[in-house]
Amino acid sequence: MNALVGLIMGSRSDWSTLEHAAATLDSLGVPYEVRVVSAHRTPDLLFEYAASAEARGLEVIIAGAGGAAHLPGMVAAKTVLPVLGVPVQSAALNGLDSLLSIVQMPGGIPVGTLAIGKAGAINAALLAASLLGNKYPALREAVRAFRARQTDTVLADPDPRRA
Ligand code: RP5
Repeated sequence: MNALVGLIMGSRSDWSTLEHAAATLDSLGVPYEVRVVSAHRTPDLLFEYAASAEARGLEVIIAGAGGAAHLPGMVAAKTVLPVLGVPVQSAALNGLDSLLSIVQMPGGIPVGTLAIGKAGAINAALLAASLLGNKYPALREAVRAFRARQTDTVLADPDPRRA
């Protein structure tokens, strides 16, 4: 199946965060592609990627970036596909810079902004699968099964002292 999710990030250095989104998409069976697309270092590629995403069959874009994190917002400006932004935890400001750069979009150009770092990457993938689940029943069931496994794992061993 062709990629339904475009998983993009501003730098190779973001992969250690966004690989958690990739692993989650893998576990749910969501077809996706991965690219480094930098708002600042490859602005023409960003425009081309975002402008062509819908025609190429992508249905959701997950964009992760850190620091002056313009990637998700600029992608959202060039496509009507849903864009989910993952703030990468920066060294200088612990990701607060990334979060504020991504979340404070002007009215009219939405970016669905997730938590800073690993949790945000995982949840971006889950949210992408939930959105796709409106159209693809198998993905809806994959999300339901993920939730059930998660619940079972907690209930199976409620004593936090055991490793
Ligand atoms: C952003 O600048 C990237 O998303 C990355 O989080 C940050 C630092 O990039 P590198 O200098 O590590 O390539 O554009």
